Amino acid sequence: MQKDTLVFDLLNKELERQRNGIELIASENFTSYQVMQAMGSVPTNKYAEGYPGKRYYGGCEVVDEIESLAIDRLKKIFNASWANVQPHAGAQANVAVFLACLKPGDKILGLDLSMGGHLTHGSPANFSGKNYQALSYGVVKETGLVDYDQLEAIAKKEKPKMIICGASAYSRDWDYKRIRAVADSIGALVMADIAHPAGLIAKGLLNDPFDHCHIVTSTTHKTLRGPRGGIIMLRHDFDNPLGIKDPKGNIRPMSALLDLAVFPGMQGGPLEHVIAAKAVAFGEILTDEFKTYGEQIIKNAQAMAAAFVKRGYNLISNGTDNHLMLIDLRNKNLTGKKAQETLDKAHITLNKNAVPFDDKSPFVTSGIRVGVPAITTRGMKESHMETVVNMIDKMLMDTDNEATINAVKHDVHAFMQQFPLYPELG
Ligand code: DSN
Repeated sequence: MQKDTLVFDLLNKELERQRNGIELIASENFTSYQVMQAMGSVPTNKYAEGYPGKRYYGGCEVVDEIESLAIDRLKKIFNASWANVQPHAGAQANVAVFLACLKPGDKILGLDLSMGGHLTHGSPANFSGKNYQALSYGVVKETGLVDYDQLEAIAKKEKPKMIICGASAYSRDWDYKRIRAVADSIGALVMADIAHPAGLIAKGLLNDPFDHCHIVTSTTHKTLRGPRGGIIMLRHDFDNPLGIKDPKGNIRPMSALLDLAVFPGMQGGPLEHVIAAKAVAFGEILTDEFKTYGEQIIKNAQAMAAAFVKRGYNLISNGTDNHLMLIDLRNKNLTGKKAQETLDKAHITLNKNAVPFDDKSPFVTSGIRVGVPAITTRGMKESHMETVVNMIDKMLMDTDNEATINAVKHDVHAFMQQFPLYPELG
């Protein structure tokens, strides 16, 4: 068959874009070359509905080994007693938890999307807000920190069946213990979606949600630096206190309900090539090198935050504990949209983001979210953060000047030559 040069030329173009630009999208990262190799591999040809040892197809003996290895490594990383590595993405992991734990119409309580939460934590536009009665808590206006008093007051009044913690644009650590105490007082479950900070939690660099949250979900492609995908984990298995039964009407442990919710509840065949890549990434996370990576992420984020503050930028909560920061641009007379589009012209990539109590629409927004996992993978250290922020500031203070755009774009490309990406690809 003739090589599809059209597609492969585009793939090369994307490689060049990734190599030459400064990637600051907080949810993106660069996998190792071996993770990518495993992802583009032969199990893409294999159907394996079911679980290791209990499949609906023949020929699953090798993918059984691959999936079991991924599960074992993941359990080891988080000291979990049970894990499911089949969800195609983080959203699917959350769908499965809802299916396993709730009945349609049950109340859930999550961080408001406009305050840094995630679509799948109860947004009206999402399955979580359409099929369940979604309530939300926010952050304190003055501090930008999660409003635990509000969370507690709503929980006690409304008695949701599940409280969700976790966020997409929150730069501080979580008080999981306090949320569990609230949940226990009303008989609710707690789900932590750690998609963003999972890589830092994995190495003990942030609070551990596992002892306080009944169920933990994550993506695998953000700070975990694996392929795109989702996972669900339990440190302690338990009988579902809400009395949900399996399709045959039996009371089962939560692990069994979650397995059933993933398959056959909401997915068919697992992506075993992605699961192979997850296994490779999990092997990398188990190394000491990954701890050094996590520590560098935090150092870089703090250095970057300080560099922004020095230039008069207004950071929500005044800083960061993790890999990202949220910047309110209103004192700079800029919208998030304008900032994102301007920076794109110089190949500095980030996303516009609503800030808490934003007065602009989600398509415009007053802020930007800036994350360092990807540039840390490229090899940047604290001293490079000043250079990156300087380039961002130059662009944002002179948004429509072609000469500035061209000069900064040139500087970005020259700067990134120091940080090679995928030399294996030539
Ligand atoms: N899209 C992800 C993020 O950027 O945080 C959340 O799903």
